[in-house]
Amino acid sequence: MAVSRRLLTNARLATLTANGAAHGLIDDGALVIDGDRIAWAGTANELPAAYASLAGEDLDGRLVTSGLIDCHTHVVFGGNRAREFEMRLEGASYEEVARAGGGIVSTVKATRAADEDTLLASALARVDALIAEGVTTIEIKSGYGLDRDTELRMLRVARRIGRERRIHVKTTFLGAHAVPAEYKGRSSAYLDEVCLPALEAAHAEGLVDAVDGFCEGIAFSRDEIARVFEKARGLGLPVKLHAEQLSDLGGTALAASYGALSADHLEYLDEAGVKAMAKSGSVAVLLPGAFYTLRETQYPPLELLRQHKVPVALATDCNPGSSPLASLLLTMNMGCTLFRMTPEEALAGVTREAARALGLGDRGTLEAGKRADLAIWNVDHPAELSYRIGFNSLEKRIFGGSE
Ligand code: DI6
Ligand code: FE
Repeated sequence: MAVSRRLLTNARLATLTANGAAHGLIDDGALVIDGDRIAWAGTANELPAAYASLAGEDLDGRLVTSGLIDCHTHVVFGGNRAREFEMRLEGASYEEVARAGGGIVSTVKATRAADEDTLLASALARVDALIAEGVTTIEIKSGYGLDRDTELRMLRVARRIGRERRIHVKTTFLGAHAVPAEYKGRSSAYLDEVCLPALEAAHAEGLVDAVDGFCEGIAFSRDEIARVFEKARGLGLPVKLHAEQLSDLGGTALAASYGALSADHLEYLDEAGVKAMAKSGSVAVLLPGAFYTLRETQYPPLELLRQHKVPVALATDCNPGSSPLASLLLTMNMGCTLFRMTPEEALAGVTREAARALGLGDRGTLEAGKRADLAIWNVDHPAELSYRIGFNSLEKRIFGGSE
């Protein structure tokens, strides 16, 4: 049962607020939780008298961060693509596999064949791996149904995950992820007859928090994505986009023109696209798991994103094809080692900026008023979270003020 007021003492706080220190670090910190919120966070010797009588929980110098946020996942899907992994090792490219009827379309087949409980069970195994690393908020996309019933089923499973586990789930409708086999060469008809009506139905059932698409040669054109975004706008839903992952189609600029919460992947993004994001305030969500899996050699334009002050988030992109990755800690390491992000950027990328990519203003930093979703780590310094590979130093996870 939740204790309504708690005092954490002898804590090192990576607040990620603009307090002048790297990571917003407070070495000799204390943090007060009231209900599901942070009531106060700061230096121990400045603890307000009103909280001084609370029995403190001594963290023995451990690091406290916001609970981690995985802001781009496809954790709900049927089957797996280990065979395709083998094919790629034998020399086939991701696009060749997709054009040969593998890729996303093969997961669609397996997802359509799976009932709700089966999808739930397999997704929970992945979500549990994330929870074990201190993840407290996760975004989950549809997009492996590509028919009305299966798209809705995926989103219902996503909502169920938020009831079965102590984790916040934000759902994203990704009906424009791929053209299903039965509409091959007729992507426009797919949008008219399936995708847009499914979005409307899912929204009517309260299943949609945002709308996404895949703007790419093997998926949908800019004009087609614009039609999906128009529909989202009509329904009052925010948008985001898989953009500039394999080529530069100008999807990011389109997304920015719709005030997108985020544009994701971005390896082929140019400076005009970066500027468009800066203007719209969209978050750049980098997905090093996909970069790694596809052995991409084109790097996302991190330096340009920094120069134009575009917020950068990091996410797993957990999916069966291009990123079978269920570790946000490894994602942070990859963000640093592959993309040359700093550990501070990586931590902000899975907390503060990930919250922003989901339009969530109530979490992601340690400050009064924010949700008391916390991760307590057996490390001395926040850089250790990004530095280790395949090692989970989580001591404790606090969700809405309680374990
Ligand atoms: N880009 C990706 O990396 C994933 N979806 C997308 O639009 C890949 C999905 C898959 O291969 O199953
Ligand atoms: Fe994705």
